[in-house]
Amino acid sequence: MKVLVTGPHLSGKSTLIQHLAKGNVINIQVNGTTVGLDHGVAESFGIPIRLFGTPGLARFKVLRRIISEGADGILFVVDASKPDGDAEARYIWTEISDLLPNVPCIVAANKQDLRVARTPERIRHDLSFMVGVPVIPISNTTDYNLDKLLPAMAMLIVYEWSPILRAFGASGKTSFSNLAKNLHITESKVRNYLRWFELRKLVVVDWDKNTAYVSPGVTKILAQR
Ligand SMILES: Nc1nc2c(ncn2[C@@H]2O[C@H](COP(=O)(O)OP(=O)(O)O)[C@@H](O)[C@H]2O)c(=O)[nH]1
Ligand SMILES: [Mg+2]
Repeated sequence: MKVLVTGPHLSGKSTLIQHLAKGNVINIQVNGTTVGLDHGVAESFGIPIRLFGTPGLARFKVLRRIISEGADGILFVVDASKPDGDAEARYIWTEISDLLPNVPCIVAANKQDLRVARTPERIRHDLSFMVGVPVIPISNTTDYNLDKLLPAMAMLIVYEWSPILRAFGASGKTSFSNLAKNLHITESKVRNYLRWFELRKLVVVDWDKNTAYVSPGVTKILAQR
């Protein structure tokens, strides 16, 4: 799955990607500021998660558009200690919700180690334009809640696709024709979905035998709800 890590300048996006991907990252900087991108690979429920960081500065708008293409989820990082970043957060949110409409999003309210950090309730109030988006308080400095972010993200993304993923049934392998029947779509449409899910490692497909099953991590997530 591809997850976009976005949010205002200096909110802690690059540091977060470094922590989540455990050093498995690339970062391009000029004078300490990310100009291009951060990229790191992490994992949750056995599902690989490719994290792409975006530059926060308004002038990197074109780059943000290119990097955000095809993202399955958005991790929106804000500096909980710095309300002056909220205007930039609003600007980026407007831009990103236009580029990636209806893509699941989580707000990471970062820098909770600082005394002046705002609570999740306060952040929800101050960023009220992000209606209904869950807020998770985190700190890169103390690692507070860092272990919760990716499981929450993986769950949101899998739930988004659960109407289709549930059509596989609980009994393991399903044939393409069975899926077509369950979903009331053509087999060629089933193949399109399967390619898409296979790329994201959400299902395992046997293209010779025309069968597929959902990956164990997805089964685990679906069983939780
Ligand atoms: N106190 C504190 N500082 C942080 C935290 N996360 C990042 N920082 C600092 O905030 C600054 C900006 O971080 P960076 O990851 O470069 O932000 P980016 O511009 O969003 O990529 C750096 O000085 C980081 O060391 C945190 O959880 N707590
Ligand atoms: Mg950065």
